[in-house]
Amino acid sequence: PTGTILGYPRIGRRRELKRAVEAHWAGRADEATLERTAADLREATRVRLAELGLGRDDSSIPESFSFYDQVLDAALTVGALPARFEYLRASDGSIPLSAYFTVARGEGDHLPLEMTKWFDTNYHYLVPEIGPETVFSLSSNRFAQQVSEARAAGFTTRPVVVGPVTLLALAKASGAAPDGFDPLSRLDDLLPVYVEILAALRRAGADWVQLDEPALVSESLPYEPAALADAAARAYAVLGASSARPQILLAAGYAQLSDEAWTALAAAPVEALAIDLARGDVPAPQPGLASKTLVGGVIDGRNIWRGDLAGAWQKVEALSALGAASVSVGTSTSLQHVPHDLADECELDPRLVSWLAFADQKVGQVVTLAQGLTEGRETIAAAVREASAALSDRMEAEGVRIDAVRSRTALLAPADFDRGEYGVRVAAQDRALNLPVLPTTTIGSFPQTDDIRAARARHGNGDITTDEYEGFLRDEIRRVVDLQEDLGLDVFVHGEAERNDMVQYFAENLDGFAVTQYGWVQSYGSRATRPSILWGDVSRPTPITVEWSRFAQSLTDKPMKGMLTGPVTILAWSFVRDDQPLSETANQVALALRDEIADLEAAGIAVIQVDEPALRELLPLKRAAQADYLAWSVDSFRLATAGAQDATQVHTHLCYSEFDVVIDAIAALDADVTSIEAARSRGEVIGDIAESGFAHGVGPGVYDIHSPRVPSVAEVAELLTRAAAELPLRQVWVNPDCGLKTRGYDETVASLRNIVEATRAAREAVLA
Ligand code: THG
Ligand code: ZN
Repeated sequence: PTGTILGYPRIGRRRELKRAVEAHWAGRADEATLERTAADLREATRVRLAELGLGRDDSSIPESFSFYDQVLDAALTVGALPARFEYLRASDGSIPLSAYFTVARGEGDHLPLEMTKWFDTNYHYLVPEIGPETVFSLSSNRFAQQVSEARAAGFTTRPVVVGPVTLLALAKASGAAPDGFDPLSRLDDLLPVYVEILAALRRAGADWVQLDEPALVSESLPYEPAALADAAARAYAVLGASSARPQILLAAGYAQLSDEAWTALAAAPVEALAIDLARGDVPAPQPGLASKTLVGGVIDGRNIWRGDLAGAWQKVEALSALGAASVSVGTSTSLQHVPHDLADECELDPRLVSWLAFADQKVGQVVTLAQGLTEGRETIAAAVREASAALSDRMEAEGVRIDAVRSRTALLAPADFDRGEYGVRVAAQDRALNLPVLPTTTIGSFPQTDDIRAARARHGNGDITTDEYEGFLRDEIRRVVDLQEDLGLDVFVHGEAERNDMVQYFAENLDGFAVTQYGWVQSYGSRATRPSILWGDVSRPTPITVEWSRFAQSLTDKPMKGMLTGPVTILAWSFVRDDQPLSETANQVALALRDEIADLEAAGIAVIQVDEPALRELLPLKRAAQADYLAWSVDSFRLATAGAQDATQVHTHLCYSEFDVVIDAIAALDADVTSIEAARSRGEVIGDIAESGFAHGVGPGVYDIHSPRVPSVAEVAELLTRAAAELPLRQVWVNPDCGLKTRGYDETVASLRNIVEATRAAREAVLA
């Protein structure tokens, strides 16, 4: 095949998979029903991809379905079931679908696998747990079944499986493993199971298999590039030599391969290599390439810009000079990071639409370039010209560059980024707020109930008036405030019922953004977000959150937190213009937030939280690029917040933050209070904070909101005791580890009751 994609969205154009999976979890659909929906989705994908021009029988259609996560798929296929879930294994040794979901979601006291971001994307995978005790054995035949299913429908597809090096490099040591245990040390034990997988795929009729090895591009994993390259060389020597296997396409997207990995892969006994040419350069020639196909990932798998087809073609040509047996065109990564189809977006401005490409349009671009390879460049000249014209049109369009916005960022001076002495601020805040020791709060959102979603939908459809909708929201805020009074929390939130999503809400209220109707992208498991499109210069036409915060504050004497989303997170969770440095875009967003903070202060709000949960997420995979990123991202937060008065307490919140990596940056944010996820990793974060000398307020999350489990008073008390032992008491705040919007009210109320009770006990203990 001369064109392929490394993966396709699996959630369904209308999120059919989410609905089916959640109905199954809720007991409303049995497993057979769920399996049927999944099979229908896979079939619809194959048919669609063939319709768009990928071959039905030449393995150019990937088989990249997953019920929850591709890393979990691979981990459980090789039998890497954590010991606490062994009881779920079937008597024949296989791991059934019910067990798969339990490992992903937890059950009772059995915590689920930890979740963390997949490279520098907004997708989250489940972290396999590997120890010396892990027994690798083929425990599922799903991959092969899907190949057979496709064959029966007349397709020869290419199954996509996370490769052995990446599976282990992304894993963490199991609880039973000794200190310092390295999951990658189990590679030789794992490979025989991959050999079995390959044989099963071949028997099922696969001509090709795609093994994804993006770990080989990352410098953010605890491995040196040379160690990963060496592991890949060993792994693919074994897999390549196995008999009765499909041909292997080894895919390494998300950035440029390290030189060591490129050399190792070029020499490996596999038939094809796919590399990322959207984020990486054309690499140097290598002797081993003469027997291989090179797939040039020239179509960006992780943004929605139509992009530069002429530039893409040039890269493909440059690839042809490397001496490979053949060259084909591909995406830089799986398309799982972009929405299905731009054609569904009837409400977007047609001019904006002409600048964009979602998954289906990107498949079209791949097919076009592939046609250029087989039939000659002249046969695609018109398509290339059209793409270039769209690009020029975008650069010149009204709103893309606005003088008033640009002159403001151009005039910024160092003082605009500096709030002044922390000590002075603390004194002013203590006087203004008068909070108890171990103050309790929540991260911002309260459960988004079906009622709230229904009211939002009815308002969207015009079934209720804006007055009615706003009345509903005020009632909701009243309920949330009353609940917090009843629970006895110290710093309140209004619950964010008015927000569909913490980024989309701001995107809808700022100029320079567009929002989609159906542009869902999987975030983790059954959850998805609809990233906004940041296409132009950003400004704030009117105050956004002020009236809601003012109203909420009017209902209570407790401090009400104003809730904003920080510039880095707004960028990280949107599709951002690629025609200027991210730092410029971030500063534009920061100035809009700075104005909002001034308006909140004027409305009597004394505590303002600017969330940056994505700070760690955008950290470049390449070490050389990290310092620059951290500098501009921290600066944008400081620019947003530095206008706040001394007496205004500025909070921030960070999720999944692998704290040790960015601890200096977090300190540099200069927030007065920082809340972070810390529960799933059992308070490890507390130690990291204490060690780092972090001296501002800190709320290490005392329970995991990503699971419906209610924490006991005792376990929260234990975390508080630990925090109080390792950190000066006046620094410690008590809060859940993230917003509560995905939870139900029952578990939320029970959990918050327990943390308030644990806090009271802890206060008595430490004050005694
Ligand atoms: N917003 C955006 N991106 C995010 C998060 C977010 N990325 C990282 C992190 N949070 C991911 N977490 C979630 C948590 C919940 C949901 C999505 C991502 C979620 N989504 C609803 C769903 O899938 O049913 C849909 C939300 C809606 O109706 O708008 O629950 O918070 N941008
Ligand atoms: Zn969070």
